[in-house]
Order: sequence, then structure tokens, then C-alpha cells
Amino acid sequence: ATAEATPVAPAPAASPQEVAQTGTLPLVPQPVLVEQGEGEPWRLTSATRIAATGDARPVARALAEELRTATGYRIPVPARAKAGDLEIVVDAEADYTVEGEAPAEESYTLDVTAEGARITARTAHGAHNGVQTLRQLLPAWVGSERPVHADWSVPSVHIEDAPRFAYRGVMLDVARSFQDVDMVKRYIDTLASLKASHLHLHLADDQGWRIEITNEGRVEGDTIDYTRLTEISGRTAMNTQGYQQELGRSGYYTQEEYVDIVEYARDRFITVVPEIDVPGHTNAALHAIPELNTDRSLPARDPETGVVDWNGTGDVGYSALDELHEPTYDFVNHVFGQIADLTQGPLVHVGGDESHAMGHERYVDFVSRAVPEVRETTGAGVMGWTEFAEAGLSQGEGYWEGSVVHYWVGSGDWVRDFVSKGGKAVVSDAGRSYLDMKYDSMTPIGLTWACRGDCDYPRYYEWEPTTVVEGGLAEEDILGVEAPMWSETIRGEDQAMYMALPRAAAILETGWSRAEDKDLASFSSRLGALGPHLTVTDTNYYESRRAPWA
Ligand code: TNX
Repeated sequence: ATAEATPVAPAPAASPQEVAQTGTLPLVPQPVLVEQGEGEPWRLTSATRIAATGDARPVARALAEELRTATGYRIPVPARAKAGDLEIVVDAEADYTVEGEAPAEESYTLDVTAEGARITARTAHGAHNGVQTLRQLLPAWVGSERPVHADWSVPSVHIEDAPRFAYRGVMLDVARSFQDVDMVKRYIDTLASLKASHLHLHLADDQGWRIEITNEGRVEGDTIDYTRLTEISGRTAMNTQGYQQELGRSGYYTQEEYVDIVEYARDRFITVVPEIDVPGHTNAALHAIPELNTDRSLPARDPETGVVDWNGTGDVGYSALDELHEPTYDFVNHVFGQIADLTQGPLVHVGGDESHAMGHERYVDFVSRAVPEVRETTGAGVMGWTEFAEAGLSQGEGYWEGSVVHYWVGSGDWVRDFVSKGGKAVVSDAGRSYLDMKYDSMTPIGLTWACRGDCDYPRYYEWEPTTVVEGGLAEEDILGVEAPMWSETIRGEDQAMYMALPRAAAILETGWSRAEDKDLASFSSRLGALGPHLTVTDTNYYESRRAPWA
């Protein structure tokens, strides 16, 4: 590694044409089929329009708005296309194939010639995916916040594309250290451009509580004052710090801000999956809510205050709700019910990891009651970390229908039992997908428990979702993959982006591209060509020496 050249600074002027001459277009994730044309490129000019009708219009409008900002052109959005325009077509019956196969939900085709460009899809989500591909073929200045004089040309090409998995996720832990709404939106923008489909928000943990919960809709007899969750635990965060590092950031999202995030994500075809971690990782809730503290909740309450002390260290596995206490379930149902109402999404994440202190039996008792109740209260599918599959071991066929096990570490037997009972798996193998691991021993922030030594993007690229869980999983049992970012050591946007990029791109390509199309050398060169896109949008990233950053 020492013989490798120092990377050159990113040069935002590198054009897709230059990269195209190397034979590979700068696309991440790699599409199913890319046929480069011989002809002249298509040129976006002051006369270009984006034609769209019906479900394609919001997608066209979003792209037009971005292009207006970057080019200074008018970019009208008429219903009918004329020569030279970009046309976006969404038609549930659209007749195209993806490498010979019937079009799926999120698929699209993109055709570019000197005469114009056209995206065809069966759904708006498919069209949005096509737009992300087109953006990567435009000069990186497409992300500029003010008009740039550039040659807005796109190489002649025919692309057919569809994702391997529906769930291509990233996670942000805002509990250990808070991230504000603007940061979350920028995270969404960056990852949406890599065709992410899910944003998992880890909203509560031992160190803090980040989402406003009101008392509205409490069931009869529930005397908990839910506003205390943010009143008290919105003010806490990690209180340990590394060398020259700041303390964790406190804060929380009001319900209005949270809905703003959810809607912003939805407009970019990203589904928010909210997580409140129970029954462990609950010290912040126990500290804020006296009614949750009993002689069996953990750790022991303070005899003076009746609640547990606040604990801002990164200790794990020490806290637990009391699974025999009725207010525990009032709390769980109220909190998940309210968050599900705000999210209006298909999944809620109940955590369920590392509940070491309460022991196996108590844990299984809690999950066995809480999961069916949360499912009923919210109407959403319930997702949980590997351990929660344990609670289904003695259950019959169909028990996990509509539920999702989120594999991080742990027993492949549990995961396979879970999917055999109707559930699906999201794979986040800790040693190959955790964005909070140090790249190497020189990385000033990050942890090393799941990956030590060389944890650069190649390791996060070269794994296969069907085989990474011990014993293996069938393709159809896998909903997708996710790259989680824990924040014990990560503060603010720049640090989060630095740890996420380029590794999240490796995970998202693993979720999108077919296994046989994945190739590390190709990924590296395509990745390097995306550097200018990150630079133009002022997005921090780790300039790995493995990639030829343009
Ligand atoms: C393990 S991953 C945890 C988190 C930590 C993370 C740090 C998981 C389900 N639990 O509580 O933040 O390690 O890498």
C-alpha cells in the first residue's frame, strides 16, 4: 500500500465523456445493461424541456428545478416532447424489458441520442431511478447551487435497469449524538443519488431521546407524561469523548420536524423506518419516565428520585424495561402508535438488540408480547435486530408474516427460522457494513469492534447477501441490505459523511446490482469518477487511495 501514489485533488471539471472514454460510464450502482452508442452526445441547452404527464410530472418537476438552479436555463415542463427534449414516461403498461426480463416495480430504461433523451418506467419510483442515472451522466456541476457555464452533454447510451433488492438502506444513529434536520436532508439527497430506498433512524437509546411524543391519545389509566421524554432526555447525549473530540450533541425533532423529514424523504422515494430500541438501550426513557421504573427494571432506580441515573457512556446491555409491568406496554404502544402515525410507512423498528441484563427468558417474554401488540397498534410490519428472532423459535408457521429480521451479528439458525415462518431479512453484517468502523488505525474517529485493520470500501463491497449469514439465505428471503451508522464517536455532518462515503456506496451497489455484475475494479473507477459530484455539493468523503478520484 505504501507504493501507491497519493491521490490527486478532486477536479470538478472532469466530464462524463472523459470517463466514458475509459469504457465504463461513471454510474454507481452499476446498471443491469449499459450499451454505449457511437453517435454524438445529447446536449442540454437553453431550449431543452422536460416533457412529462401524469405520475411522471413530479419526477420531471424535481429534476427541472435542480437543472434550472445549476444551468440557469428555463427548463419548462410541458406535456408533450419535441426534438431535443428529455421525455419522462411513467406508464403501468410500458412495454420494455430489462435484459430480456419483464419490467419490475422500480425498473426503468434510459435512452440518450443526439436527438433527445428518454426515461421510461412503470412507476414514478422507476422514473426517479432513471433520473438518478441521468444525473450521474451529466457534468458534476448538476449539483451546483448557482448557474454554471458548462457543456451539459450526456454520452449516447441505452440503459436497462432494475434493482436486485427492494430495501437498500442506510441508518443514522441520532440518539448518541444528534443530527439536525438539514443534515438529515443532505444525507437523504446524497444517498438518494445512489438509489437508496430506505432511511432507518435510530431515534432513542441509553444516552438520549430524539423524537417529541405528546400525551394525545393516551389510553385510559396511562398516567405517563410523554413530553418528559424530550424535555429530559432530549437534553442528554454521549458524554464521553475521544482525543480532541467534542461531547455528543443533544437535541430532538419536534413532530413537525420529523414529518418534514419523512415527507422530504418520500419525495425522493426514500421510506423512513423509525426505530425506538426496546427493551434494552432504554436508559434515556427510564431516566425520563418515573412510571417505567420498578424493582425489576434495570439498572436499579435511585432511592431518592425513583428513576435511574442518566448514563452518557457508551456502555451497552445494562438497561431494561420491566416485562411484567403494565405501564411498559402502555408506553410501547403509545410511542410506536404515535410515531407510526407520523411516519405512515410500512415498517417500524423495535430494536431488541443487546438486552443482556434482563436475561434470555425475560427478553423472550417481552418480545413475545410487545411485537404482536406493536403490529396491531401500528398496522405496520415490525422490524428488529437479530436477537428478536429468538422470540419466534417456539412459534408456528406464519408467525413472522410481515416482519423483518435485521441481521447484524448472531445466529444464522435464528434468521433462517424467522424467514421459514414468513418473515424477511435485511442484512447488515457488522464487519462489512457498519459505517462507524474506522477505515484503518489512522482514522481519528470510529470504533473497531466489528472491523479492525483494513476496513476500507473494498471489504464493504466484496460480500454476498445470500452467503454472509452463517448457513446462508435464499434470495427471496432477503428484503435487502443496510449500512448502519452508529454515533458513539461521530459528531455532525462532516464526520458522518466522511465515515459513510464511499462505504455506503459499496453497500448500496450490493443492494442494487446483480451479483454477477459486481466487480471491484470497475466499482473503484466508477466511484472515483463520482468524486466531483460530492465536491460540487460540498459533501465530505474519505478519499480512499483505492479509488482514482477524478
Ligand atoms: C452495537 S448494532 C450496537 C449499537 C452500537 C454499535 C456500535 C447493534 C444492534 N447494537 O448499540 O452503537 O454496536 O458499533
